[in-house]
Amino acid sequence: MTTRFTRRAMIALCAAALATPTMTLAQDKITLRMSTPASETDQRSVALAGVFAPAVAGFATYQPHYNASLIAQNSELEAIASGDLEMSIASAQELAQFFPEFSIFATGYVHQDAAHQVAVFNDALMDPFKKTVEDELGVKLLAVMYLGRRHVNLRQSKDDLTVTTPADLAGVNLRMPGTDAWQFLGRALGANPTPMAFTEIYTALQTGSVDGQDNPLPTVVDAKFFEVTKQVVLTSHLVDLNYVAFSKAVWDDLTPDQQATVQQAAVDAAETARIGQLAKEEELVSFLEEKGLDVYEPDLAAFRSHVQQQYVGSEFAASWPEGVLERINALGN
Ligand code: KDO
Repeated sequence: MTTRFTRRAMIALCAAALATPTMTLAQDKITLRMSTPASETDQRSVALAGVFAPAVAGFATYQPHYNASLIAQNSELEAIASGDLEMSIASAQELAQFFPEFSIFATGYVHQDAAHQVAVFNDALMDPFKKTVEDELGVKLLAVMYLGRRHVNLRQSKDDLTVTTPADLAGVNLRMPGTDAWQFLGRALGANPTPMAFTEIYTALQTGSVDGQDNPLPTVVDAKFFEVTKQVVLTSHLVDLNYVAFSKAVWDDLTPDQQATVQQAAVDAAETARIGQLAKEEELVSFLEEKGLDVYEPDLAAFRSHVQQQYVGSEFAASWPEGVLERINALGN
């Protein structure tokens, strides 16, 4: 496992950021640039624009950049740390590039559902994680956003490849995002993971340069992956999340009232996004079936035990603070 950025490098980056103005002034308001690989119609984008933006409008202009048009996927935290961005929707896998212990939140079959994610995020067990990110990266994690249950979505028809256990994914060239934690998860599923940016997936599926990708159903539909794939195997291998990440330098320049407003706006937007995403997950199986895809459950026990076994004794598991996995599990059902 390689960690792309050392803590020392990040501290140097943060020091550089302190010397640079971090806010853009526009008619007395601060500008909050938010960059994400997600589209404008993704539920998280919709909630931030519809709930977060108006809540902070008294003192800030929310400026979203979709489809990774401002900052490349997985580089957003670095951009916030260096003062080139104010906000992002960050993954635990991206955070694990800096702080390997975050891989615990990116591990297959750890989070059970959306409510479990919220309970974990709000529990005291998260405090040291949040503090490390704040102190060493200059980024505040304000809220947890539900991305959804990730499933395996393939080009091959079910007649050509029926996936029952991880062994059936042997040799399947599965696109996963390009960080170590993601690639590890792909291998843990039994597949042959290929790193690739989110914005390149559609074409890669269309041309056959990958056999499949993994994402929650709302993403499969929003990004139109259903047009270029034939099946979804409901592995639920990761109940995935993103954090609303906010520049600490910008935060420190806000008044206490403004800070409270930003904090509440992030929590409210996350709640709206969660409700939207859960509703879509419910309704999209039939949508995908109508589009001609096979949508089916594999042997979930086989997937769960195979994935969990891969983490035991891994470098990732070695970075998890003692007792945290047990505390996470205790917050579930
Ligand atoms: C993806 O690249 O597959 C992923 O789902 C990873 C997430 O962490 C997140 O970055 C997401 O893409 C984007 O927000 C697009 O939905």
